Amino acid sequence: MPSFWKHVNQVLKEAEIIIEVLDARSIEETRNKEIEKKIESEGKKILFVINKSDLVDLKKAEAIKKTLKPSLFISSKDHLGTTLLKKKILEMSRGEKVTVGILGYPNVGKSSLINALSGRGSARTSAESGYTKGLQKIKVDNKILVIDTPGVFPRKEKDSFKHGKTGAIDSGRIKDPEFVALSLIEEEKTRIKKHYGLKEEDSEKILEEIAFKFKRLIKGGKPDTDYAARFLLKEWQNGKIK
Ligand SMILES: Nc1nc2c(ncn2[C@@H]2O[C@H](COP(=O)(O)OP(=O)(O)OP(=O)(O)O)[C@@H](O)[C@H]2O)c(=O)[nH]1
Ligand SMILES: [Mg+2]
Repeated sequence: MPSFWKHVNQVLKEAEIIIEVLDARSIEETRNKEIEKKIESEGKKILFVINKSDLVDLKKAEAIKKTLKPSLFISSKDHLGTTLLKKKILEMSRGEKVTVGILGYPNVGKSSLINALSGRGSARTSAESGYTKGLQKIKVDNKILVIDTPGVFPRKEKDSFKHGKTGAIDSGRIKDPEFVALSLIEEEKTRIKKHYGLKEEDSEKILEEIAFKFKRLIKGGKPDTDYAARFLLKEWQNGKIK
């Protein structure tokens, strides 16, 4: 059995409530339906926590949020929604002591969420995906104990665009950065153009314009689109482009 299922099974055994952490910029894409099914079949309570909500227009995300019940928006970075989240956890446990498992895609902010809840830097975080390696238990307060877990995505999933966009695979380790960056530009053209003040409309031209803008040229004065692609993906993954 792959070790991630071992982790998931252990958390499911120990926790009464499972929080699935999602990225507000890719709510549907960061859901792991395989794990959701398992949570349901084990009879555990699930709570969807949509993190990084500082990076999106909440009015737009609200429509998707409505399909997830129960769910909350939070920003671990700005400590927004954390009081409400604690309240919700205690409401679900009917005020009893409770263990909460934190599951989700790599890099969605599981460890950051725990730190925002506990008000301490107890869980180690990083912009690099796959940072948390094993299970870690952290006491939030006298009633709430949380278990941090390593991020997982469905093993059969081979979607390089999705992994690049969500940061599940680090920008430095993406095998086909230009393909992933071009797909991202297609999907988020307005935002990206606005962020860098770009004029081009065609996605490939946009990538070239980024390379020119940052003066990254290769032989013959051609734009270094490989650099531009990795740079764009890194900035996207790090939440620099709002
Ligand atoms: N803008 C923004 N960035 C966030 C937020 N929460 C986390 N991050 C950033 O997202 C990156 C990943 O955070 P982690 O908490 O390490 O994510 P994780 O889900 O524990 O990642 P793994 O352990 O690798 O699976 C870090 O660079 C965080 O600073 C948030 O609410 N807003
Ligand atoms: Mg982590």
